[in-house]
Amino acid sequence: MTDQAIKWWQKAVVYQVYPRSFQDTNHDGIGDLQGIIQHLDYLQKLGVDVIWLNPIYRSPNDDNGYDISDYQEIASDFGTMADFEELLKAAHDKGLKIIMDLVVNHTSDEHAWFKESRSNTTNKYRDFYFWRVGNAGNPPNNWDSAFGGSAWKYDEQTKEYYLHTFSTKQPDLNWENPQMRQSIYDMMNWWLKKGVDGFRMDVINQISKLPGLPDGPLKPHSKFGDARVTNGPKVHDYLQEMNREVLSKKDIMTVGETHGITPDDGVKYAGFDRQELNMVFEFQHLRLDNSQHGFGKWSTRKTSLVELKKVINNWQVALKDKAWNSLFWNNHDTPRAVSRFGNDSEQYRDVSAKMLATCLHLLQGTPYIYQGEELGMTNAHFKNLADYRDIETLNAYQDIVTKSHLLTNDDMMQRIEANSRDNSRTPMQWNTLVNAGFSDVTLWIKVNPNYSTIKVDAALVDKNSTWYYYQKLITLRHDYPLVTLGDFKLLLADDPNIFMYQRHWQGQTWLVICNFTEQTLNCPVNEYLNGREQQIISNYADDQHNNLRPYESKVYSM
Ligand code: ISL
Ligand code: CA
Repeated sequence: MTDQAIKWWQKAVVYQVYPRSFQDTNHDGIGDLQGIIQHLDYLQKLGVDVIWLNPIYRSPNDDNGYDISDYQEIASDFGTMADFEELLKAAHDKGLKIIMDLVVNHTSDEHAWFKESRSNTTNKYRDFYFWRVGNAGNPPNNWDSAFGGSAWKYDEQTKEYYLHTFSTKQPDLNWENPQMRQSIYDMMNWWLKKGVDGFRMDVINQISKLPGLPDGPLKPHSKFGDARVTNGPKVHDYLQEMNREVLSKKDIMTVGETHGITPDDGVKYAGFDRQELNMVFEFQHLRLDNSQHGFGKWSTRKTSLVELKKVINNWQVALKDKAWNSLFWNNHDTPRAVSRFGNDSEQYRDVSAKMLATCLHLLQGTPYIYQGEELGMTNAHFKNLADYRDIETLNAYQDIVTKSHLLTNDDMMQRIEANSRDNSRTPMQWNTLVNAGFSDVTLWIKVNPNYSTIKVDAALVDKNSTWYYYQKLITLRHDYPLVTLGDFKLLLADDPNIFMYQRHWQGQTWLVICNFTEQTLNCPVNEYLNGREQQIISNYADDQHNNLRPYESKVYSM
């Protein structure tokens, strides 16, 4: 690819805002759109190009906004459509783009379409969803929902079951129905007309279900596990149709959330010549610490660095010149990166957060920063179930401890502490005012008590902070085409402690070296340097050359 041919989103860095936890301005304990407007300067100073907003639409909030009851209204918790328009304009005025979360695998059961659909079997919206006959207590197939229990709910009104691969309040839309698809495209075009710059598409590779919805190993979510109906037979037809009807009409960016895909699938969803999506979030690298049997994500295993490198290498290599990667260590569904892949102790938190950022931001693809990551925010470490809000966490506790006694309370609480989605959902830590300056009233979820040390105002007055380190990485991406375009080559693939790779572009080579451990290691740098190298960035003040100190990362250019 030439420098000229690259698209704006290939050079961009995306910042993910979880609006519920970003900034409360009207004293109800919930973040809101005005709160985001207040901090646009902050994001501009960090240097990011795009903001991805988690869902802000009208919703009964069974799954924090991923259960949408009106796609074209703003949730009153967050403000009004006028607030949204103000946000979009203010962002654009600062050169920031905004992409919306698009949740079209399912709606809320309180969406007008579902209310109609549920009212009687001949309603014209009936077929917008999956209704199947079955006797109460005997669902149409054996699929489990992602949040526990059967994926089918019996509805008294018409004495049939509807499919919900997530919560009972998130009925799956039937993409086989052309009117349903057209309604979605109309809604998307309406948002584009408003001026939004693209979409992050929720579980988009689940929209095509296997015909006949068969039983068995093809459950969308095996109990406490991960297997699911993904990449169904028509998913690419639907995405190509969506591309023709909507996406191709404007210069926007799209990223699909796609669990359970391989690099080969990635080339299909995000191929340059496929007219589907610009890029996808793959999750192989975030599943290496899940247990294969038993409790899936509720595991306390650690990710093996060798496996992690292998997965990342596979993606870098397979997509080269064919498709585009997205790069992320965490999001609103995962633990915090520094707690999971680095070290959140007082001693190593800062240095390991910087190391992880180095490792990720110099790969090929579009990097995503999840709010607070730029401060090295950590897991919540909540010990009491009462402090958790997430439906997945609460249902899993019910299923695994209360109902089936498969694990003790203490065991499960440790697993929740390590893996709950609430780890990333605690409020943004701005300053040392009450509740980290997020809000001055009782919050929807507790703030992490470590805000007395981990907070924006302290980061901004310390030129050595993780925050400025992120700023510098973003600048490097903007300044050096090598970061966007360079070839990737993994080195030391079998080394269990060091993640080392080269990027190469037009006669220039960068060497990226990251120590993923708290040991001081000997690093065979000389083999890869030519004696005329310059250091581009490092998380230690001086360079000990062959020595790699705990969580040290450094980058040389040649
Ligand atoms: O969070 C998960 C793993 O713990 C997943 O099973 C998650 O449900 C999956 O990543 C899909 O995520 C997306 O769709 C969900 C929503 O709850 C998530 O927040 C969203 O990112 C349903 O809309
Ligand atoms: Ca508020």
